[in-house]
Amino acid sequence: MSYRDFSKPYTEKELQEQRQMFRALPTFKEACINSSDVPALILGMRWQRTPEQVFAYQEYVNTAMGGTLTEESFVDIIQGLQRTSNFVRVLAVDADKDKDGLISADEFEQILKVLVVSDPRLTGKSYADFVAEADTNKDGAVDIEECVAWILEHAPNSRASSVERD
Ligand SMILES: [Ca+2]
Ligand SMILES: [Ca+2]
Repeated sequence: MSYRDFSKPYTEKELQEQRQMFRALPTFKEACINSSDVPALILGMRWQRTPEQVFAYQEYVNTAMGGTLTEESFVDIIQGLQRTSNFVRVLAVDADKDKDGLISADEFEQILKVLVVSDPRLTGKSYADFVAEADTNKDGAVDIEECVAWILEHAPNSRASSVERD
């Protein structure tokens, strides 16, 4: 099974398939699922997440949504993921000024300037920390894909900026 590329918009057909997948989950009842189905849901979305992240979403549904997720919220979430991913990708590609596909220290500074506006906790983040956290294939450099994944994980509020770009 391959993971979905969330930079691509959902087609009507794919949205229908996602709704059917949602409705086929074990706890589905009256257009809602229980938080216990969140791991199966993330699998059905083909969303690349660590077990810790899956657990965090489950906790989020439990604490912020009263333990259930509605089908309409689910559709909002997957479409929101696509918009956020597009914004973040544009940000990373724009920042790569020398177009070598890698994010250098000065290119990272440009990205950070944008991110701290919505995520002030990132203020003062060093390039060394960024490389340590983002370089998932451990080749010592951060490419565009690694950068996109890092932003989505470490700057959750970048979602707000993506709405302004719609
Ligand atoms: Ca570069
Ligand atoms: Ca790398």
